[in-house]
This record gives sequence, C-alpha cells and structure tokens, in this order.
Amino acid sequence: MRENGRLGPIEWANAGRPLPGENTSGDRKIAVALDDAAVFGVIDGLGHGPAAASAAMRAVDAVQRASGERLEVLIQLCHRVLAGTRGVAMTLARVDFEARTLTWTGVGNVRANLVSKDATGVRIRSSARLAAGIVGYRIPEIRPAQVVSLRVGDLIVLASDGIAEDHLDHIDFAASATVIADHILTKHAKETDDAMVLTARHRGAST
Ligand SMILES: [Mn+2]
Repeated sequence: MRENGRLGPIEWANAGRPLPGENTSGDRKIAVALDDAAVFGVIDGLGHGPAAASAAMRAVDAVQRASGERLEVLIQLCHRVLAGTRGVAMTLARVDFEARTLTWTGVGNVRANLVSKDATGVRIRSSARLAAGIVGYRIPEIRPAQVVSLRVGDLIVLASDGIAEDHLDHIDFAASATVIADHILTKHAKETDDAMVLTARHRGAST
C-alpha cells in the first residue's frame, strides 16, 4: 500500500501494510484535492482484518464525498455513517495553499506532527491535538481544528498506532516524501498491528 503524488505545492506519499498474516489493512489514507487546498488523513479501523478495513473504507468514502467541509464537520459525518461498525481512530489535516496554513484535528490515536528544519536542526514544530474517543461509537464535542502556519520545506507526518512512537527520529530531511514514508514504515512498523504513515511536504511553487 504505497502511493504518492502532488497536490498544488504539496508533495505527498503514504506507506502502509496490514498486520502480518492479514490480507487487508484496517489503516487507510486520504489525499484529496480541493480548489486551493488539499485534505490528508489517516484512518485506523479498530483492531484489524476485514471488519476494520470496512469501517475505515466507509470513513474514507464519507470524507471524500464531503471533503470541502470543515474538518470538525467531516469527523461528525464519519461518526454518523460509522454507527454500527467497530469504529475508527482518525486524524485529518487540511493544507490551504494560498493562506499557507495547516488545519488539523483528530479523534483517537492517529498522531500528526509538523516537522521543520531550522538553524538548530530538525524538530517537531507542532503536534495535532487529539481528542479521546472512537469515531462511530463515542466522540467528544469536537473543538475547532487548530490552525498552524506552514512554511516551504515543512513536513507533515501522520501515523497510525501501528507505527512506533519514535518514528520521527532520524528522518532524512533531504529525502523525498516517498523515501521518508518508506523509511518510517520499514523501520518503525510494529509486528502487532496494521501500520500506515502519510507524509506531506511543502515544496513551494505549485508547478
Ligand atoms: Mn492500529
């Protein structure tokens, strides 16, 4: 499960695989183009196997159909359409090209970090605030998504909990989004769960 592409100024890639022994993954990615923006996400259907995959795919479908809505609205929408499924953890990140902003929010444990390079080295500049809950089963009142300014070169990394906590150590910041995603999956995927990482990099000019 590897894909990559370019949406406006954003170069993105994802890398994922099911729990060893499973044929289908409950971890799914979203990369959708809007007029002057893009929406990215990682969705982790609870557990693993076909039931996890079908819950995650239903959420992906709901987001894709309504991708221009605010992120809080998209999560509410997923919560409704996932009733009766085992539910998902999900984090969404929207990049507005003109405003150069990153807006993100999540429910559950799909982590999202903004990694920047400055004079002192590579560091995590911001992390998405995640609410406790299970989309499709019980979610808190979704607070307005956080907005962060985005700079050329910045790297957004979304990772399901099948990727180990320390996955941002030793990132080769000179590498492409594809190479970084592959590296994180290869080095940090846990043997006990589905795994998915999505990387998105601001490359400046859109052509
Ligand atoms: Mn998981």
